[in-house]
Amino acid sequence: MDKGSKIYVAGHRGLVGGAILRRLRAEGYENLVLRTRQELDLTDQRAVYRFFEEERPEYVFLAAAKVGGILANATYPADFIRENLLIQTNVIDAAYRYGVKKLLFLGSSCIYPKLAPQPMKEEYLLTGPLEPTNEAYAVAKIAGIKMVQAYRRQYGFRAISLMPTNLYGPGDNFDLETSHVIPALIRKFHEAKEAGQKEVVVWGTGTPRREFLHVDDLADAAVFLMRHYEEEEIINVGVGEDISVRELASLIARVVGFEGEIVYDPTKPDGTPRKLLDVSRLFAMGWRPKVSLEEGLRQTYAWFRNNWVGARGLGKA
Ligand code: GFB
Repeated sequence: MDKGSKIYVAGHRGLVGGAILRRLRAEGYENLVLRTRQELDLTDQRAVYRFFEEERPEYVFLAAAKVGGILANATYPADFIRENLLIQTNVIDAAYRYGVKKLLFLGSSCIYPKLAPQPMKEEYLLTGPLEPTNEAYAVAKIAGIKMVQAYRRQYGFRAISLMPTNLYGPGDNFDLETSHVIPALIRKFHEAKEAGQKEVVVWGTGTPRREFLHVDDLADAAVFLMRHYEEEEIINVGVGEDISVRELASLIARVVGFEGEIVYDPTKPDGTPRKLLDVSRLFAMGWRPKVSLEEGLRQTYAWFRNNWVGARGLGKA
């Protein structure tokens, strides 16, 4: 991939695609192909084939997907499996048919078994039952991994799959019903502080452990692996450390400046008890994340105040 290569970032308005786009632009890649959802519906196979036939991109970052937090996944499993299967099948197949040189597919750490040994190595894929709250999403992502591997084996198509851990950062979804835990807690603590509320409710028991990667670090790893990784085996992308939801809540409360009480609602699902990736294969290639969790949370809170609060009329930041 060189500076003049024609690169399609699918999903460039999302958290991940947006970060990959920023990263590519910062490095001087200028021949970028982009389409909004209104311009190109990736679930529409004919439209996707037409687009690839006309544009003929050389490299594809497949960051378009239907994503959401634990409650959205548990409530809308049909939407998650359908949209993800359609998007990835259309894009991977069209990329192969229209001569793309290399494609990067993004999976998720939820593809591993619910009770996999920790930290989770790439080889644990399909060794046990999945976490029920996100099974539909995980099955779609596993299908994407297997499709990419099958196209490589049968057609020699150069495609790779990255498994990122839980992501966060600027451009995230802050809707309280459908978001992931970090944006949800940033918003809850911010609004409680503004309104002078004494307590904030956090879902579940607070005991689950999660690993969090700043999306700019993921984008850095994605560009790095697009350049240097050529294997069929999936590769984990994370920081190699996790924290409990309870610890995370205290940290976000401190970053936001909320001084009230944090209470837990055990009627909401905890999800998988622990989800820590083994990142030794990636680290052995010399890659390391750069953004610490506290720094990333401060920066994401600043983004929320500057971009989200004003835009949605949620009161002064
Ligand atoms: O971020 P989250 O929705 O993702 O939830 P998962 C992580 C943990 O935070 C769970 C707790 O134990 C939640 O119960 N939590 C506490 C909250 N308060 C909140 C809150 O206000 N909102 C949310 N969302 N969580 C998703 C999968 O699972 O992870 C997806 O459903 C995807 O498939 C994504 O893989 C990375 O890690 O539980």
